[in-house]
Amino acid sequence: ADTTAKREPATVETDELTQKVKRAKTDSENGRGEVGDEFETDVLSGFQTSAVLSDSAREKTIFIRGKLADEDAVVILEKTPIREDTLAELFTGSRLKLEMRNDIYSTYRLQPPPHLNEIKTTVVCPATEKHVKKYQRQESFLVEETGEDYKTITLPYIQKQSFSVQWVHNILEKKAEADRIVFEDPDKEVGFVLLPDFKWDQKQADDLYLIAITHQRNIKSLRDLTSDHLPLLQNIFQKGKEAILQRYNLPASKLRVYLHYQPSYYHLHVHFTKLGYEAPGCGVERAHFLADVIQNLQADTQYYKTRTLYFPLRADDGLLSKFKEAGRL
Ligand code: GTA
Repeated sequence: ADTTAKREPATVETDELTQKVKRAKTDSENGRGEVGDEFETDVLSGFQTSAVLSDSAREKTIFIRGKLADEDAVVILEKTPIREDTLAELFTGSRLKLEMRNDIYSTYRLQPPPHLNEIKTTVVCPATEKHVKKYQRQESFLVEETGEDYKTITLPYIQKQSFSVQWVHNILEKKAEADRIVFEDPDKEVGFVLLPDFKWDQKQADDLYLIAITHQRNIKSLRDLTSDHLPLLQNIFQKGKEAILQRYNLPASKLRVYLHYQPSYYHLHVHFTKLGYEAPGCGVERAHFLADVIQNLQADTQYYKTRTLYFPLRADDGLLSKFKEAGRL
């Protein structure tokens, strides 16, 4: 019997969406992650919201958990900054509705043309439970990690539990985001790829955010660094700053260049953000200036192997439980 003929239209639609999500996933695993300007109108039309993980009226962001076809997904929506170069079009091409007028004061609702009213959208699909926890608003606790704690608690945990770095390998192998690369030094030892972080839409330099990813694959984080890595770190610092000056006309005095500890992804990478932009994770409890890292390693090759490092962990982070179990919290 022809069962397809008896299907409800809704099922057919869901099946098509499932295929689309699966196709996108296979494409990215095979490295066909390139994008163009075409509109993908139906990718999110089947998204079923199950919970708002967090939101911020000030940052104009919302992190949503839900289902995309039959897969768990996280969708992040973020209103983008208003760009100075669009102001003339914004004033001439928008509809304006008066809300109130009082003496010299008046407020309006301005409805801009669609292309000036975009929402930056990030989709993680399929999302793991760890992604859901990462984006969920929750209390944080500061952890004190000695060199010994790293070996006995953190390292065994991250070896089993950390996020996949497939996306990093795709970048290094030019299987994804190849057209976004700003600079590359292909050297196996000191080389790296510099490209826009996916949190930056590249429309304005005010929230500039790039990452430099090392070609070396065996450096997990700050903790693995010794003075042997100084040529690599100095190379990233120097050539990263030069590339940003050349491409975006931003001098080093306008940049905040740092590493995260703990990072989310255990493949060494360096964050380059615009000074003055409050990038997520740029606070003192998580960011380590690359310039300081270099000086610390110059003074003591074992610095990051032996020092106590401090970092925040979210309430339901598995690593926090491990620190509690070990009586270290
Ligand atoms: N180009 O595929 C990618 C990609 N991925 C998967 C991650 N990154 C990517 N960049 C490209 N392509 O800056 C970027 C991340 C991050 C860096 C990894 O790689 O954007 P990290 O290992 O130190 O991890 O850095 P970190 O900082 O924890 O990750 P992340 O994602 O920045 O999360 C920190 C906090 O930022 C989150 O808890 C959340 O509050 C906030 N955040 C995350 N994503 C967004 C977003 N899209 N919009 C707004 N806020 C966000």
